Amino acid sequence: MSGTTLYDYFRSSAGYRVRIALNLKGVAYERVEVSLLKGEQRGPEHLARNRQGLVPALDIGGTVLTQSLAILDWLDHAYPDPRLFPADPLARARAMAQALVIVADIHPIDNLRVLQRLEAQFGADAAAKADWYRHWIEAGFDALEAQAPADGFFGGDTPNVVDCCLVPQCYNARRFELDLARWPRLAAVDTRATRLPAIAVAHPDAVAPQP
Ligand SMILES: N[C@@H](CCC(=O)N[C@@H](CS)C(=O)NCC(=O)O)C(=O)O
Repeated sequence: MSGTTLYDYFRSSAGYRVRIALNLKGVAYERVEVSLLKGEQRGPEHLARNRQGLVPALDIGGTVLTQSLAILDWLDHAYPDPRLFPADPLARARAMAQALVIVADIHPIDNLRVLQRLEAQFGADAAAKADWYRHWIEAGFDALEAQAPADGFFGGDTPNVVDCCLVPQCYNARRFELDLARWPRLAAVDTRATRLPAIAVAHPDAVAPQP
């Protein structure tokens, strides 16, 4: 599809999920950086795209989609190959439950605006915020490790929606100095996934704005 523009921030893990999905499906897109450091997500231009003041937002020829999981779901319908969501209802429910461990139960409580609120309302310092951040990753990753495959990806031979969410969350975990050795299966899935060219080029370092 022509005229596809992804508004995201290079370190946004929700944006990173969408970059991975777009790349896996071979969808061409332009990327526009919305700097969370500069607060651009709350500026009028971005609020017109997403009233929540969050990235990512995907403009598909004038229609703007928000919420990374909804964008992945739309992409899977618009570009079915390769599949990110299993067709079988039970397998789909399982994959959604695994993805939601990250999307619903880890990521939102570690989000920038939550960390900022912890500081503003409760006086949390950098160490307390990092501890909070790591705590929720540990809780979610402990649960996900028990369900992780010994080989390949959560999607089997090819990555699925869970893998699209896991890779960015592992990136975040490393940024906050968590040792992934505690979750050997998740770490191995992440290693295999990040070796795929489509996923490698979605890495924050690969899309970071040039100084
Ligand atoms: N549930 C949303 C979450 C989006 C989200 O929280 N994005 C973060 C970056 S990963 C953001 O824009 N944070 C800005 C802020 O907290 O002010 C999704 O999956 O798209």
